[in-house]
Amino acid sequence: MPEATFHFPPDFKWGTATSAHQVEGNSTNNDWWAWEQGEGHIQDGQRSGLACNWWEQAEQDFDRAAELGQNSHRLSVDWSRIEPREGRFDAAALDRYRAMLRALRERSIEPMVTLHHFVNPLWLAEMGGWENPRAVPLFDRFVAHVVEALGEFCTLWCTINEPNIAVTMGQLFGLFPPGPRGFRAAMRAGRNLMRGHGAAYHRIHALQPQAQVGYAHNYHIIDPATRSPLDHWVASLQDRAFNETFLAAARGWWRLPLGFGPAWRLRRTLDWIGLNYYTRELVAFDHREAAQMFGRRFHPEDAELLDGGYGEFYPQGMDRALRRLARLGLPIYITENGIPDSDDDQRPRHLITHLHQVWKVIQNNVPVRGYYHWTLVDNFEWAAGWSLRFGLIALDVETQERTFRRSAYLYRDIVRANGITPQIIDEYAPELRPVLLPG
Ligand code: IFM
Repeated sequence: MPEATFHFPPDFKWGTATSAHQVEGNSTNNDWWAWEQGEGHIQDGQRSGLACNWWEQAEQDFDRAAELGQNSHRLSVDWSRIEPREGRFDAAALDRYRAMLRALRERSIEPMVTLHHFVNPLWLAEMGGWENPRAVPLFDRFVAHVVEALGEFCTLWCTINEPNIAVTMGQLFGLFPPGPRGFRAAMRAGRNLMRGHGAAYHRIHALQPQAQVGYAHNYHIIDPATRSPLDHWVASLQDRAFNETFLAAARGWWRLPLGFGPAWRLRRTLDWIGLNYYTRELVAFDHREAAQMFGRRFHPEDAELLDGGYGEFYPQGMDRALRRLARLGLPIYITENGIPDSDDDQRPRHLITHLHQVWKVIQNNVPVRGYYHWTLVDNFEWAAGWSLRFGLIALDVETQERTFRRSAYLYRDIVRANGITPQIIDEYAPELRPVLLPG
């Protein structure tokens, strides 16, 4: 029987990722909290509420991450707590974040701090949020305060999480705040988010020259449904709009698709690029789908689907997304990857197959530096409320009780081995042996 271990590089970062609004609880002064109160915005009328109670007790989950051997954790700060009113900074909120980062360090867990993860202070939302170009200097000033306060504990910064998702789900589809605002507004907000990234990059480096700064790009694989030229055209249009525009903007390329315009200020504003990879979709040309850029999206008939219609189980997408990002010539962090799977019947296979793809890509000298599984503990999944459970650890939202899923131990064993061993495959997903260790 073939016995090979898929080894990862010695200094590989193994962690989980979370975001402030999804875990902290009772953050009432931001646009997401306000959005949750609106009828029909969140599945089954749910609310983030106490979430995972991290504002009070994040340290208890940090203990769990440490117990699982993780050496890094990606978390975000909530702008609305730190700057509750325009120009008024709350020292107590910054202290709380300092305490969280210190607690991570004490557990030998290196923090990666995301400065913007979907959520805006109400005062910013009221002035038009990221559609308003003032958001850029305001974000810059906020970033300066955060880096001054937290720089002692953090050198790994992620400026913006998934700007492409923020404006697609927000301005374009209206499922996230600010609600439906149309294509032009989406482009405006997207452009300003990328400018915010650029401003933050320069600000962080001015304050902390040794910082490593990137942003997290949600790479959604979009394949043509058939060989028809129209399907190819619509798939390439959507791929450019969703993936390429933002990546090009972040590189400061001169001629950018879909009107981002000259973006020279963004040139050389990435020390690394973050990949959030989840799934892929097929797209077929459909003249009735003007709002979706004339593409009807669906999954292959034989696809294995994820909970709650979240997408297709498609590990090859990890390889494809990484190889696409490798063209940027930058170190890569997988800043998110995971699945909603409340009964944990797909996650062990998901973890092993996706990490195997990562391993393969690393063998081709692609500089992947770390992997952050989404997520440590079930948390508030935006418009889907509590219906999608992404955690290695299950959360009972009523009692706050945690239960380790089997995948938590699987991930722990991978982290401990710094690789995928045959024993791990046999113990957690024996059906993968013939696929991963043929012969
Ligand atoms: O929960 C989200 C996260 O906030 C952003 N990336 C995708 C995750 C799962 O949907």
